[in-house]
Amino acid sequence: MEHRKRAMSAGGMIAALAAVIGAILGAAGSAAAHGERAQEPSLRMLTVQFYDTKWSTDKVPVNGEITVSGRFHVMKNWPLEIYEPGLAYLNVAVPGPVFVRVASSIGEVNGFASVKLELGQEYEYKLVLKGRLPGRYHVHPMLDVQDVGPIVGPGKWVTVEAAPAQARFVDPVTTLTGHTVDLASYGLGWVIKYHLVWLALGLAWLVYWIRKPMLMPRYEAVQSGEADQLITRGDRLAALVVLGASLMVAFGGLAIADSMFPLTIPLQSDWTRAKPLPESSAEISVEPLAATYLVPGRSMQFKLLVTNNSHEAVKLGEFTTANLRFINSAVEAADSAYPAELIAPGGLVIKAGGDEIAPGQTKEVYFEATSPIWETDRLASLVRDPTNRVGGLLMFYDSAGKRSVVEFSHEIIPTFTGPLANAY
Ligand SMILES: [Cu+2]
Repeated sequence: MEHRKRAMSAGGMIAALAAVIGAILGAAGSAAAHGERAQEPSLRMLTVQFYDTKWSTDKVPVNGEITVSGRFHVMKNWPLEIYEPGLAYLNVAVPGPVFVRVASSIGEVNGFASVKLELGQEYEYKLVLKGRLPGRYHVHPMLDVQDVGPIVGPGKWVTVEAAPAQARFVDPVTTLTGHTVDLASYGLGWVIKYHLVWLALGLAWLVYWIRKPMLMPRYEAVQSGEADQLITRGDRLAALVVLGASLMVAFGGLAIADSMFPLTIPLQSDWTRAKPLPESSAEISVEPLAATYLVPGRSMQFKLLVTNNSHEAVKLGEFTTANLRFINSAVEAADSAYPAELIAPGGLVIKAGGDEIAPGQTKEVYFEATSPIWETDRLASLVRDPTNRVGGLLMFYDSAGKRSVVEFSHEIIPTFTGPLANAY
């Protein structure tokens, strides 16, 4: 009886374990991001801000093209604890070689070049990608910045469909001598043959030594002072043959490749400067006065002093940071093609100073950006960082729709009690 009882409790334990494993697997199944939220909030909010990002489509067939384009702003107030940006290379963040890049550009420079980024400037970029492997991928523009690392723009889900008629991926290019070759399979035969030759040579060398007595007998021979007898005349001869064969394969391979392809040019690269966009923000200046993060309310609250030196009255339409957008629906309509999960449903709510800022006027504006997105996008974790700083871009619009993009950054104080609004 005792025995039986124990067996039952073991069964119960197995059931509980199965439930726990099931729960873990279920949770893992819903995780679809690939690390874009893992970087420190300060890196994401204070370095490069992507905006106006557009994906030409969210569904392409294999061999079909998609264009990702937009702008990015390099923060003038670049954090001193992060290396100043050196060269940057425009890239795309996707899981593996699921697309090929057909063309890219950054500020009118061909995207094969790495460009020097200037602080406080904005650049236009474009990436043309061609679907290679069928699947559903999160496609982000990305800047690989020297000394800093990758800075990832917003991601959108794009499906590469296997169209039955044209499912085989092809990548034809015309060479400088006028031949058309398919890069998807070009030279693959030679790659395989050359590897097989080396594999055969390597295996022969291994087998030659493995068939002889190995570790312990050789160790004993060394211990008893007979190490010299371990390598025979035959071994030396075999080594010479393998060495000769290796040199023949290496230099022979080179000679064959040279005679088959007499005209080659090295892979091209370039380091250059890209042309920034003309400044849009010179006429509007923003001086941040205070910023708080109300932790229980998941609300960032900002008090700014805005000076309008333009000839038109302007209104604050949007606050964007780390690819998230807080839109003031009274001024700007939400962009329906932008990934919905990156637009905060609560938007940007102006609590004071919300009406327009007249030409020549300096005005205090207080607004709140409230959304669980601060937690789910892991930006609120800045409260655990040694540097509590927040930054982003503010977009002001005049009545004709002309936009001014102004950056700001400020230290932020997390609070568990009252909002900054209490001051009003
Ligand atoms: Cu992603």
